[in-house]
Amino acid sequence: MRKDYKRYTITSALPYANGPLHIGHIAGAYLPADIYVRYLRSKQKDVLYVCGSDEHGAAITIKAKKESTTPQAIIDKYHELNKSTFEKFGISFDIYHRTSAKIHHETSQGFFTNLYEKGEFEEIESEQFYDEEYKQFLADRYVTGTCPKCGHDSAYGDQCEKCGSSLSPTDLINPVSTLSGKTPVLKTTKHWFLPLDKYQPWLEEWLIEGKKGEWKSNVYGQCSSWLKEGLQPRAMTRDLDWGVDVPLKEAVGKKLYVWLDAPIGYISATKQWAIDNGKNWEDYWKKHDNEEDDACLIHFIGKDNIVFHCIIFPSILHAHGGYILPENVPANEFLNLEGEKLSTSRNWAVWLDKYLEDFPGKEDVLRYVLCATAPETKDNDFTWKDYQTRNNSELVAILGNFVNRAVVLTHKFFEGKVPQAGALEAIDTQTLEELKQFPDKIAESIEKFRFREALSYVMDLARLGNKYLADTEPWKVIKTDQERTATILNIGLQIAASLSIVAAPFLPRTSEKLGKLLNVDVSDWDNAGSDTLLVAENAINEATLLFDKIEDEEIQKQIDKLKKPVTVEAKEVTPQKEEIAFDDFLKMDIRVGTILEAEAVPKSNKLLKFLVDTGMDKRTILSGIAKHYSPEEMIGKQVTILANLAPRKIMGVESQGMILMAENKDGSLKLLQPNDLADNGAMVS
Ligand code: B3M
Ligand code: ZN
Repeated sequence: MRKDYKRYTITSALPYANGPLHIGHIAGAYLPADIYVRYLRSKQKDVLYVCGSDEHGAAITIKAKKESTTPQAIIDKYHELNKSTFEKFGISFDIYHRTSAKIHHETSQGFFTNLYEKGEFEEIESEQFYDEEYKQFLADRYVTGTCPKCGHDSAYGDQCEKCGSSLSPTDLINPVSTLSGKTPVLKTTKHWFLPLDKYQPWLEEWLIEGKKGEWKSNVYGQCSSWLKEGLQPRAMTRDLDWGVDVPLKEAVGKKLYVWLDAPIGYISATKQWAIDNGKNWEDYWKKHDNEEDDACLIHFIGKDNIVFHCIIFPSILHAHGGYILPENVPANEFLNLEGEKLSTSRNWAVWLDKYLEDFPGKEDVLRYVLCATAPETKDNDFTWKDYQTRNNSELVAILGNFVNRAVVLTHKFFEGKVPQAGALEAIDTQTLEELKQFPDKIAESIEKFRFREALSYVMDLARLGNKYLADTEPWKVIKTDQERTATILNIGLQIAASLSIVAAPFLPRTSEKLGKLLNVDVSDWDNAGSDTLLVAENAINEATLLFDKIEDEEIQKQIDKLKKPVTVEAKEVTPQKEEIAFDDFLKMDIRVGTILEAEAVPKSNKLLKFLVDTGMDKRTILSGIAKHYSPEEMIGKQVTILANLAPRKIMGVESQGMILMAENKDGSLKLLQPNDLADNGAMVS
């Protein structure tokens, strides 16, 4: 990788909009990218950082089915949630786009058409798994089974998450349909394949020869083992009803493979950003006449995405032509939690939106811990105890303590003004010399994607400050020598000021606070390390605590949360009601409906008003669930309703039925939904 580029295009993997984000996501693909990007910006580089929701593929449709709702409702819900979670964590995308956007459908279809017209694709009729009960072909994640490489018993049809192998559904041993749970049959279908085997020689040269010693060994190793096995053509289309349409007349009803369209999402996000900001998207993606003008493209991802970003997407860009290729793909390994693999289905995770609720204002603490323990070269473990220790004995005791001391003493002895430095002693020059080295040392580690190391140097700078104050003891010296105290505190404050700049990529909110406290501009990296960053006589503000101690109880609460089973047992059950005849039951017309519209009822904090498709008609039903569900999340959901309940007027609106709910002892309500998508109007009996 060249040392200097005019422009940088930085991407983080587009998370599927099918669930909330957890610490594994942030640690893998977002925090490292954000640190890198913030650093580049502070080096005054032209950098574009793009990301967005991946809204296609089986990940979305399977989730919609699980929640008895539509893919659209799923992506709308999680796109918004994840976008705001990233924002709250200070992940500083220039745009957080979505692959359901029109500009993305057009851009990815454009790629397909370009390759199609060049005759790149192989059209292959092949046998693919088909679920006879659901009358659907089973692409990728619709099939699970045993991994032929490592024996993992719940590998997906496209990939084994245990060993990272890239698979085809037919590779699986004992394949099972995730729709019906049955063994699928084989049925013929036609698809368009990307001839990866044809690109193999080019990949050997560009990647195996070109990136040796440059790319992280975990990434390079995975790539070379795929190439060693020999690449196979890979289908770029799917028989699915959700995704980007294949732009071919003869492919009606087929969609682009999600891993064709998703990385192109980086490009369509750039296009949207360029439109919004009056820029030229091509500057960030296209090759220029002069190679020096090309942007530096870097993909930040987790290790399960390596093959797609290092082999498939570059092959697509190469086959299309005119595009730059990734300079580097610094993929991280996985983060575990308390010694076990993170698992969404087992709820073994620290969810970021929940973390923010439990620890408001502590996003930098989690950023710190996740960076300090990042799985850069091997899988690593997050534990709540470690989180607590790093907060209490590093952030509070080292960084916070140093800054606080320097600021408080300045107020105490010099009325909150930066004191003038006088003659320097040996310890001063030596400390200032060390201070000067830090920015470059930290920068070098960041540029090598060694973020843990970089962060440890940032803390070393705080340690240097602490040690300097401990050795020079200004609180004692003041009794005899005001001038010397001035020099000491001047130097202490200069260290704190540099710290506010070099900590910014890692701890943006803290750095902002510190910058305001000292009245320094934290946005220019090259100012760090100077012994005159703070001008004598300039005022600084009153000390505010940058970090506070986290007590055992708070940590225990989090650990208990993890141990809690997902299903809650009812503590006290309402006794059974009086017996009824079967005919009494038959009088009730209970059926399935879908919520088409939902809104709050004015002046009521309990009621929501729904328009429900009951199969028979579309009717208004009111329900007292506003405290438990938002109108937005209700839209698209299937519910069960008591349809023949006599209409009742509530707050001036007539409700024509009742939505059925389960009521917990604590008064919380849970919707009763069909487990699988049912027909509207289907009777419950
Ligand atoms: N949506 C897969 C994942 O979350 C994915 C990444 C797309 S990046 C172009 O693992
Ligand atoms: Zn495996």
